[in-house]
Amino acid sequence: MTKEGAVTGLFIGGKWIVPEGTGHYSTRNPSNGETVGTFVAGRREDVDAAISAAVKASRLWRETPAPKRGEILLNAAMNLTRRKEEVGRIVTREMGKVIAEGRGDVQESIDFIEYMAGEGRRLAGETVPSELARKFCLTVRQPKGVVACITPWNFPTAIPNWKIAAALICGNSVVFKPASTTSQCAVEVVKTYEEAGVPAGVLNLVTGSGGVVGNALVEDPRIRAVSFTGGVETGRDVYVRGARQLKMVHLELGGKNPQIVMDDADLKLALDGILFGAFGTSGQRCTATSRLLLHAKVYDEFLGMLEHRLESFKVGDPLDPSVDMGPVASEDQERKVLEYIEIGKKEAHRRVGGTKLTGGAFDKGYFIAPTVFETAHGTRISKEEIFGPLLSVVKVADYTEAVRVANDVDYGLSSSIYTRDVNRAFRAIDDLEAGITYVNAPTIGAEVHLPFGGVKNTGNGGREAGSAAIEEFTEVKSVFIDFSEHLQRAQIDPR
Ligand code: UN1
Repeated sequence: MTKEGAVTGLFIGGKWIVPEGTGHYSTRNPSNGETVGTFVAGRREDVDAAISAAVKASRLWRETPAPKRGEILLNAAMNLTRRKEEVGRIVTREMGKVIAEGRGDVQESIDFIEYMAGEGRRLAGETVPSELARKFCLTVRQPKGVVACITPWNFPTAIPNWKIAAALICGNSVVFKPASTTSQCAVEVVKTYEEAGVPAGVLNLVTGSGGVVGNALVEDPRIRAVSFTGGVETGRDVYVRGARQLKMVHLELGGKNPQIVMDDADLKLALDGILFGAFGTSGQRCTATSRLLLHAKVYDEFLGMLEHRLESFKVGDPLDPSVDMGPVASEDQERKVLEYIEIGKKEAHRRVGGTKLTGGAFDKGYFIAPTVFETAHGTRISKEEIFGPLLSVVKVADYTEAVRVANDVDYGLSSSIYTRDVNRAFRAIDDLEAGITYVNAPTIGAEVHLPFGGVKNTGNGGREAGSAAIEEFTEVKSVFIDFSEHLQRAQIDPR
């Protein structure tokens, strides 16, 4: 099915198919331009076929006992564990993150699928007393039906698995639309479930553009919920389209995540944190540290340390294990980041980097030097999401200013504070407007068994992963069982 040069089909109703008359597109390794795979540009009619297959498979899957669904998920986790190295390398080749992170992407998938497999034996509801005698009250969780999972390229296996494994354990059928940039990774995800024994039609893949495939999914009334991770503008559009049909739309969008470094922080630890948080995944995580809010008393010392460490920071082929940072994921991404670098040069002081890397192997890929700007709070680079290896450093006088600046952005996904003062750490947990706060750790690296998401423009109030994943993909039914053998009228009969 994925022979060299061959077109990888859509996965509909348990079959890989290349429909007559479809166009094709290829994905490329952002390090060197090599083709990774060629895929079908899905059309509206392909989406229609995928949804029909999902609807058809829906009853069988929802009637499969949840622990049995869990067993199938556990098979998927074991498949992926066996293929971790192979799939990790595909992630690195297609998306450009360094190989340790390519493996990490797959490990995050495995962790989450395992966690969800266990949920098959929980999926708990509530049992509560009734206000009436001989009456029993409980809630049960039911699948929503057919759901759409629309995912980005930056975690090309982990984010799809966050959505798919959760949707499946809850008994939903899925139509999956991945970012085109990382279609091969999406195919590997789907193969994992196919081989694990997910029945035909329960998981379908339609590759293609957001404008065609994404919109067709969001607009189809048979899709009862949409789980979307991506940019704010697309997310807003998805939300509005879904709203017309009053369908549940779950959004995970951007971030402008701060790392606060207080004057009492362990500076070496904070330095390791900022390097990983800002330049891990070439800064292309929703959780990436894009702002360093640095206490005035340690400002010069810490920036000196950062500059020094970046002198030996290695950018290059992400498959080389000694490399610290690979390319950005695509030409589009490179253009956006370089535009922000130009903006930064006008409104801020460039301290490190600020260039596209050229010469030798760099010429074939989208390599940008790790970049540090010193800036006042309020500039565009200090407030807008960039999604690249660009760190904005803002000097703050004290904790109060640090929190004010941290919160004065449109996003609220992740946040971090480095301090040795336990009271201040707890105050920060109270004060930072974000879905995630780290103490003495970078803004990236959330674990899958805790809810993930944020406030303000980061989303629309929901969370995914952890226990929240079950909320995302189920309807709650309240059940009242009256075994008194006479009519009892709640709120009316005397108690
Ligand atoms: C994302 O970038 O949208 O917390 C997901 C982290 C990863 C997930 C990031 N576990 O950095």
